[in-house]
Amino acid sequence: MKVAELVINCLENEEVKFVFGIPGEENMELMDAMHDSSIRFVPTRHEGSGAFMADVYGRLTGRAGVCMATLGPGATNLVTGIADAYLDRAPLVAITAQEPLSQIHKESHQFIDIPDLLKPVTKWNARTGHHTGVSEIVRKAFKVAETEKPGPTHIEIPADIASEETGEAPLAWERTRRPSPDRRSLQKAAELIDSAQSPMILAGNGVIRGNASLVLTHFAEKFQIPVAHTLMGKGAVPWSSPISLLTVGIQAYDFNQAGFNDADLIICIGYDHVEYDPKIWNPKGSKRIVHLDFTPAEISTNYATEVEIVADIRESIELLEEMCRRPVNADRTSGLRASLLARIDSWRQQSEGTLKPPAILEKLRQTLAQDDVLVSDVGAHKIWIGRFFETYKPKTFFVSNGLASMGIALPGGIAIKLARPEERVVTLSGDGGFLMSVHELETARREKAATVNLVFRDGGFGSIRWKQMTRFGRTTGTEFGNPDMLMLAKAFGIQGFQVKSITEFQPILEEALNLREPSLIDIPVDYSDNPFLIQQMGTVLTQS
Ligand SMILES: Cc1ncc(C[n+]2csc(CCOP(=O)(O)OP(=O)(O)O)c2C)c(N)n1
Repeated sequence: MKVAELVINCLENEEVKFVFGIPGEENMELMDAMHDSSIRFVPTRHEGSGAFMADVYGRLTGRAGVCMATLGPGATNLVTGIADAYLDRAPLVAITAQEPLSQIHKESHQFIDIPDLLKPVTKWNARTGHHTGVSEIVRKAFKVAETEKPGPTHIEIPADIASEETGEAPLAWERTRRPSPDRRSLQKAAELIDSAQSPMILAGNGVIRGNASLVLTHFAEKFQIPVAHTLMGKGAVPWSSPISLLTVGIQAYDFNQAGFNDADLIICIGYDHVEYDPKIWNPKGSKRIVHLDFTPAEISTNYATEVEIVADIRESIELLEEMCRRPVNADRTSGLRASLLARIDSWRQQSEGTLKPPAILEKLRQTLAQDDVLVSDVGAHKIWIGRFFETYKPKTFFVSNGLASMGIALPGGIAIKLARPEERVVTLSGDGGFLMSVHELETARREKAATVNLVFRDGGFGSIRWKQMTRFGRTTGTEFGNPDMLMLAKAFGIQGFQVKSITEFQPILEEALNLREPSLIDIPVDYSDNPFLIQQMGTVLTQS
């Protein structure tokens, strides 16, 4: 058997269903070996999108998504998607080709040292330098990628090694048990929680990865401890739960910062500093903190922990619940929550009848079922979604919030639709980010990935334009033109819709959701309230 065939056997052994990417000359052996396998190769129209697809596939399934590229330019195109998986903690295995080993010590056509290039954005990274050890390399790539905190790994396979013969076979794998929490740490955390006057939970992405949403909600509701969650933590507790203080960390000045200001203990669960710097909610570094996560706490003067519970999140919460004896006081949470909801409602009312984001998102929520999935791109729309889009269940909302990379929504939506064809998937992008990945409409059509793609069209890089205006009173380099979106959809052979007023939006959305093909809904968004998004929060902050 050739090394290339062995690699594909190893991928099948890892239960890989899809490989996303673009072939090249140097990975022809791998591509040909895949031909007879159970794996579906999904050609993308840019390697970066292939990496985004693998990234979101990994987040959805918990198993590493796989992307593939040739050497040189194929590999360099992968970088943003791999970096996204790195900062957003998504299990991903990237496989790239390379020149024959005999060539790589000297200048040669398309040669870039890919392991060196990808070092800062991968958890682990290897070149297969021999026809032995290959099954170990592949097993290790998957194990490292999928172990908390998950992230990307990379395997480089030089062209000559790919065609060498090998006698190896894939290595058996077993799901590894995570360590149980340390009892003394749990006891100390329970004492801190029991004695706190006004504790608060900050829930992050780890709660969702660790399938801990239900136990967290139960724990928090039982002891009436309010929970604010990060953007990637959307769905960690349902919007409707009486203890939910909704999404935090959308901007520096958040109105539910009120909860942090008053809290005498912050219980951080699966919380990642890359999403929301503790400097913002703990500027003096004086807050008492319980850290509960799969991994030890990051070092920061704004994050001095009193106790760290480093173990499986779900098990830790369950044990903590058994140990806590805290008397229940619902008043504090309900007051905070009521004031947050009142502010959201008043924004919604002010937006009624317009194409302002709160009105659009309200209609979107009314149309989608709680299980339907929304993938957000990056820009002003993401901030509005963070604030106004109600989430009820884990893994029904996806966004890039570690790297915060534009262009992820469309490929991400395609990956979800391929993995779970029965799910209804909506992507929402700005016109800037959408055109970064627009070519993937062809992939969506070809692969019959019937995503509904909403585009907030404002003819510019909305969030940057608004921040430039706020800071300098003028804009630079943030305006652009757009293609005719209906003609664009037509050119890709998909259904296009244009929303002219908010009353048209829901019927169009329903029609698009019922299609068996991808669609594009062009929305001339009214972003005139963007500046107030920050200002109003500032006001609220001082009021509370
Ligand atoms: C790949 C990438 N390039 C640049 C940025 C910086 N950036 C953040 S938001 C933004 C503007 C986004 O514009 P658009 O996609 O139209 O969305 P809008 O803000 O208008 O909703 C830019 C340029 C980024 N986050 N990612």
